[in-house]
Amino acid sequence: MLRYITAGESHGRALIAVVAGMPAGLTVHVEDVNRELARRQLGYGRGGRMKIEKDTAEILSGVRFGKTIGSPVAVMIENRDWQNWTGRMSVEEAEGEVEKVTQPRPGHADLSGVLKTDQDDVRNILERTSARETAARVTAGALAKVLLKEFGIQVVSQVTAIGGVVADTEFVAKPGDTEAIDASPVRTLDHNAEASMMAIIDEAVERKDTLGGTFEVLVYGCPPGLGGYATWEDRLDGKIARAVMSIQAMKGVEIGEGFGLAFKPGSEAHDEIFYNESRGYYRETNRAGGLEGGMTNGEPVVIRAAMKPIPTLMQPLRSIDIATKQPVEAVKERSDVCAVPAAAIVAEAVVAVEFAAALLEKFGNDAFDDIKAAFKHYIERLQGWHG
Ligand code: EPS
Repeated sequence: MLRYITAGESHGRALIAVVAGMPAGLTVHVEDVNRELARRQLGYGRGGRMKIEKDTAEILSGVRFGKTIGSPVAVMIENRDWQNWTGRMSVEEAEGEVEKVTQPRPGHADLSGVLKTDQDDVRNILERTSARETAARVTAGALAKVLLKEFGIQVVSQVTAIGGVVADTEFVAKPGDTEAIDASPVRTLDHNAEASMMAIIDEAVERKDTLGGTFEVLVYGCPPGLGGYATWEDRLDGKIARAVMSIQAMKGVEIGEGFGLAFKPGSEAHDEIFYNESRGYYRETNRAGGLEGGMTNGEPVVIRAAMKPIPTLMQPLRSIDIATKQPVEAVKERSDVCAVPAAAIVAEAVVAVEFAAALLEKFGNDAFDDIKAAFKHYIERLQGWHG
């Protein structure tokens, strides 16, 4: 089973991703990870941290002579900023008094985190709940993407709204569009919306506010039948929703027309099935977003997510000091004004992990060549059905 765990604090020494379940024999280069890490660092509206960091992966295990060997792949990304935090984030007992953070931010994990873990310093919570952790998720996703590419499966994303500015839905991210999308400071193909999104971010900076938005992730090249219908935990739509919803600041996930389908009659909600010799079975619409009954149906998979505005405000909201129980302004930590473009990259990563896991579940886990052979056999069988 392909799975990963991440470790590391935002201002600790490093972030770590441990990815277990990668088959042996897959060619992996550290640049495959670094390229994705660099993409995550981009985006209009980011804060000062991205000027400090140049996220670079170091593969510590699981790869030998450029190929996976079947053991867990551990990857480390050092935090350059750690140099400025060695005292405040010391592993050993602190030398002298280190000021505690006691003003939890509304919308953040701060308050529930200290209550749950019986701690009196919000820093112990915010260091881990910081979206800095997503660099480690992107690392896991980068490895998953290396695997998916071997099977012609491509994950792309773009931003569809920031603040109140919505991109024209006629611009859909296609395979091969990634370079053009990444070249946009807000990662959209709609250049009119791009200018307005940047302007609304500038206004938010002025107001000392933050902005959320929406984005889409599309998966191209999936054969039908990834995921499963037989038990709840096999269903790929459920896995995708969980993976995307677990990204910091997400508040909504939909697949295909999602919430919109609730407002349509059945006769207008589903994708009729057609067949011809060259294409086999196909649909002329994709309202289901490429997933039916918990499985891919061969059409592009379409996922959309909604990100709330980042809760760290430079004009803070009201809160209560957990040491004195007196009203205070929430803590101001350096942060981003808008991180929707970066969040879309993170979503690509977590989605890639789910698709790689589903692929391995269906075609085997151990040897890359065996998996390739099983995949080829399956595709040939499907083509046979198509007559
Ligand atoms: C981030 C690193 C963080 C923040 C941001 C994302 O670094 P720092 O807290 O040192 O500025 O810039 O995290 C948040 C928005 C958050 O709420 O924690 C990163 O690497 O993406």
